[in-house]
Amino acid sequence: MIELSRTEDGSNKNGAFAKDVADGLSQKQKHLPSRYFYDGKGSQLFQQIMDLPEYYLTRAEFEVLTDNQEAMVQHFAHEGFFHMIDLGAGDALKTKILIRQLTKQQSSFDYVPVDISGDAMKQLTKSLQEEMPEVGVQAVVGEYFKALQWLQQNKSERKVVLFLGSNIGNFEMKESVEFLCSMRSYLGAGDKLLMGVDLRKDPDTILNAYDDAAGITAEFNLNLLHRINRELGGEFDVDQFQHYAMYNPLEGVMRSFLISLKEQDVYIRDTGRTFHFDAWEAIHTENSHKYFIEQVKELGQQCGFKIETVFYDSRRGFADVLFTTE
Ligand code: AVJ
Repeated sequence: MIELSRTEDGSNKNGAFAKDVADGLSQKQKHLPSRYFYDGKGSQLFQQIMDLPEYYLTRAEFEVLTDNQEAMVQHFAHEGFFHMIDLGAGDALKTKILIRQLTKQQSSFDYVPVDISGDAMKQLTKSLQEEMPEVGVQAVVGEYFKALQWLQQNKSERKVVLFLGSNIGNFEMKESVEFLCSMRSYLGAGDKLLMGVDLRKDPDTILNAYDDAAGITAEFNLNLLHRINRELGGEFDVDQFQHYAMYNPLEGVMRSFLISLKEQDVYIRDTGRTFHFDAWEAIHTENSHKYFIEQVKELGQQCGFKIETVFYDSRRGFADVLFTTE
């Protein structure tokens, strides 16, 4: 397994975390990057989120992949060996639908899951070896830019990139263009990108998905403060913060926050600093974009991708968009 952390060295990796936390909490409008949700505990909580009745995204995409696996695989596997790169693979429950179908058709490919959770990549490698030992697996542990590096280093071979789960939605609009454009620069003619996007729908449906009745999403959000306590010697009294989620239907953005319930100072050892919170001050922790298909089309177009097919779920609330290079 290739371990690609930001600096390939555990201590400096935490250095990056400390720096991002210090930067985010010293802004006038405080924020913390959502990629830090996914430590061991956070990945486990995200697994629970995917099973929540309110969190429709995973089930919807599971349906899209199940119902269209043959068509998808036909698009991928028409001319010999390719790498299938899976950005933010996690447990790859959805990707396994495609992998099984590819093996059934005896396609020649290897599988490159990329995820920031080393635990998740270990488990996935093991479970694939057990279930489908014939599939070559090269797991990469690291952030998305490490996936881009991998693409760059393997530029000449044919590639199919999976970017499922509406993970693109976590980026600011500008960042998503930058990301797709750099991805495009490492792909060749005829390479594919299958991108999962959550679509615009009833705002209440969206809001509930990020503010579930059982409070798992709240726990997921608050785990970020626990993680800072665990890994950076933070002194957050986590009970003095609350999860708050809101959806803006004009922009199509779901935003999550942690709200300070009182005026408080919090020392974080590894940043060497104390951060002040006013009563009811917010830390912005996540964006999740919801799209019109037209926006997705334009997003691709800006970077030289054109839509080959759009696969929808039966409710038309989620889509997996198959792009090819222009
Ligand atoms: C994994 C980024 C797709 O934004 O829907 C779930 C993460 N956050 N509940 C999303 C998440 C709160 C999720 N993604």
